[in-house]
Amino acid sequence: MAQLISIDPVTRIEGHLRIDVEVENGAVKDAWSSGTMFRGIEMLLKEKHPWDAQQVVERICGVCPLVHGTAASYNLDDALGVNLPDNARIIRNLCLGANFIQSHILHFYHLAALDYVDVAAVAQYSGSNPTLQALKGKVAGLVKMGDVYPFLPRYESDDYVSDPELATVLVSHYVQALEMRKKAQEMLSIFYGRMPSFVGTVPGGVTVQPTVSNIAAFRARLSELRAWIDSVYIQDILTVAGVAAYAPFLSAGDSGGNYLAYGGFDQDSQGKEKFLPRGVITDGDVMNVKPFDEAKITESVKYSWYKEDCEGLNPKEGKTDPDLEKEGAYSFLKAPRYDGKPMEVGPLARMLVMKPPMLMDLATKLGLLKALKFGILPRHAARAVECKILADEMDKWLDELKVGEPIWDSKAKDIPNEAYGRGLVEGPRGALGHWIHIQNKVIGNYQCVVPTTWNAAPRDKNGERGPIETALLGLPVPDPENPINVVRCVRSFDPCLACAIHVIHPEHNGVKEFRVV
Ligand code: NFE
Ligand code: MG
Repeated sequence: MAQLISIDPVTRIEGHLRIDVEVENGAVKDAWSSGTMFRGIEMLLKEKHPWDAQQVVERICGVCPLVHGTAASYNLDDALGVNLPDNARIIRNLCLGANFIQSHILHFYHLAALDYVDVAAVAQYSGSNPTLQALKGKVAGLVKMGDVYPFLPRYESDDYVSDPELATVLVSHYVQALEMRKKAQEMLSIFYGRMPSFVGTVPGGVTVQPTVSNIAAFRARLSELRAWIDSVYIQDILTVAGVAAYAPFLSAGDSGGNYLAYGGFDQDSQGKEKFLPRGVITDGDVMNVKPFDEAKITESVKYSWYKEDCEGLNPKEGKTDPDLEKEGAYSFLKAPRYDGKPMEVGPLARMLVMKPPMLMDLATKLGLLKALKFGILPRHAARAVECKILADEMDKWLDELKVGEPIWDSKAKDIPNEAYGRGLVEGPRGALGHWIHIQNKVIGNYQCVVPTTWNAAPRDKNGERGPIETALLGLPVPDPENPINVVRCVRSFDPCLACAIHVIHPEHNGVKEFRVV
């Protein structure tokens, strides 16, 4: 008999995601993904000065404020007819790249690794490495004091990596990764100021000049990160992917074969050439990357808590109008579709569009190009490969900065009476789009379609599931009390249910906090 399992909230992700799965005969038969907190940022942007968008959207999320700030900059540049100076383009690329590196390391080590490694096994370490011995002492001390968060509680499973030597090495990398993330955050603060809520990118360009010393400070940290990514991150991914018990996860967790990348890291002022290319893959046909057409994006709200007149709109004319009583709805996420299809976005989508040799060699070795199914582990591997090739490329971009050359186009000061703009970029979690309609010199409409809206979307008007919902189908759940494979799959997407918890009630005009369970 089918059994319903609800995981609410899914932990070790950003924001509030509820996953319901129906399990029958030890496998997922159906799945529902629900964003359970309302984000009203698009609504509160209305009537504001267009430049304010830049600062307000950075507050959408504490994990990816940089990505929203970057998308808003490009959005406003487009609406204001800015000719972006090369220095500004390169500094934006460098800071966005620093954020990718920080975010990818965060995801693998601090959010996902605990799904695979048994931290308790560290207590059995019997080797002589003094650093690992010290780590063993530290972990044993924490366990003795009962201070075991975030390692416990966890779902029980007999396939965690529990060899004491290997587990201890991996946990030591978990600790090193904290230091590496700090270096990546420092890199972007060199040009952008503190994270989050930084002030370094604005419509028209950036605010800090490149100098010999800030270029050197950035490069020094980047070099350390590149060495660590090569010698630790990539190796750990290969180690985890090579665990025999995890072999089914090479293809299990496939989201249905549709992938979308807007492309990112512009290589010219028009954004025609991008380091991460733009493109669309459908029905698993990964060797056939099709051109992207913005007009094919629509958002369905059949199963989302938004009024019916928000249905099927392109974000250029999109609406955010909540309907909390809507019959049949189960998410605050809309369901973005491209040419009517759900699309996975993120590192796997980008790497399948780009096809860097390192990823394709790995995919060939693992037999993925025959099966044409890319599940949980390829998602982690694509993220690590992307982190490496991006970090290596960033070193070259530093050489292209020109000390003393412009960083801002003053055209950004002139706000037209009416204009449309769009900023299509890539964040660590995938394709991010911001759209603006300036009316009477203020914001008439501002729409964001974020990566997790694509990946964690609910069903659409045709009843078709979103990418995470499809990826969950068929996953083995031998013990309904411990649905570890469900969270492994969800976390492989690195979801972020960005954050807004207050709604102004139109009648009482008070601030209400609510929670849908
Ligand atoms: Ni809040 Fe984000 C990224 C964006 S994901 S983390 O990357 O945009 O929806
Ligand atoms: Mg939106």
